[in-house]
Amino acid sequence: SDYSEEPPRHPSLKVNSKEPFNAEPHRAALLSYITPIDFFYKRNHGPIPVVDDIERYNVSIGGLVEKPLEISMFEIRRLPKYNVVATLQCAGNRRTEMSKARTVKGVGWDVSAIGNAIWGGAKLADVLELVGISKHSSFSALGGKHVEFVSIDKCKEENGGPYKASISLRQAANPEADVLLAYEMNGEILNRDHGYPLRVIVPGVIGARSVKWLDHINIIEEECQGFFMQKDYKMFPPSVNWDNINWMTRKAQMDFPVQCAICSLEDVDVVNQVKATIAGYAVSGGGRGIERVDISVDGGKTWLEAERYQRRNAPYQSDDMNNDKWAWVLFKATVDTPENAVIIAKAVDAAANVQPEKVDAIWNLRGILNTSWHKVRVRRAS
Ligand code: MTE
Ligand code: MO
Repeated sequence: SDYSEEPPRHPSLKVNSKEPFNAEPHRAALLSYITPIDFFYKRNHGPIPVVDDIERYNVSIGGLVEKPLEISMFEIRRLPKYNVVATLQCAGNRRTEMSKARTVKGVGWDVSAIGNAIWGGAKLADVLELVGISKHSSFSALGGKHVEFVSIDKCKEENGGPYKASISLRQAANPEADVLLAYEMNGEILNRDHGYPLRVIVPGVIGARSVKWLDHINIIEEECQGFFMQKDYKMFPPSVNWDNINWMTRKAQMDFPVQCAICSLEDVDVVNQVKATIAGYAVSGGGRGIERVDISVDGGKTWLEAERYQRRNAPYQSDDMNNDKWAWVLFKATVDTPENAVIIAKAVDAAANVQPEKVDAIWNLRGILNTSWHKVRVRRAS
């Protein structure tokens, strides 16, 4: 495949793989509520497609619908526009740490394969109405139950074919699920790395289902049979290895679990003051808000609760109806650091789901969904 037309990228990104381009920012870049586009992680499975004739770009919608349709970018932009603040997280976020417990297969990521952006675009539920699928329905008139998104990129896992994924029609046709066909990111035209001219955003769900460079939408009876739905992005138990794996036994991962990470410190850090600021992000999938973030400086014996912020420094209240449902919260705590400390953060979501303490309990051979307690080791400069 051809990597001669890759877009320019910020030089400070940590490149985990050059071709395809996979990179994440340094931890500290995640300490602003809205992640700047330059510092938003980039996760690709092939070269970045070139779309230069925007006038002729359109998305076809077909499959089990009575009125198949081709919709142009111009027509998509004329539909009601929504701005949704949503966190996108790769299922492989924090994989490197999981691999330290026992080797896993996949691109290595620190804690920054995640970002929070303002996505602007049309609601998929509005677009589906144009082909005769009414809002809040679970199947199309012709029996379609899944909505498949097909890209124009070329991936080796698909034998040179395009990246694809699907979500349930119930979620796609539900306006409250806020699934978008997005053409803007943080108020700017979506750039090539993030899916220009149009991508899907499925809030609360692992990034793999938010298909970039959207080419067509198929209404289908069974879920998408593509590689990334059937042979990847599934959560296996720790007992499954590459000799006994049976991909059919697990479902395609959708919602991500409760997650948090400390971004104000690197893994092994020296702090200069007796008081250190512990700050980072916390988020849960499925629109479940963050209830609490607990911090420990003594390896988990005692805990204190961190302050939480959402919406550019407004204090976070979990009962606030105006909160950004799909967005992360940033947390902060000032702690007295012992000479040598293991600082831990763990979050609790609105359903009282808690992050697991140890990575071994959730270890899986593909290294996805590492949500174990995030720990950093610090030494106080004396
Ligand atoms: N869409 C296409 N067409 N090709 C891809 O490789 N990668 C997916 C998803 N959509 C991918 C894609 C994965 S695994 C993730 S985590 C997100 O896009 C990453 O989106 P970003 O690069 O905008 O951060
Ligand atoms: Mo991903």
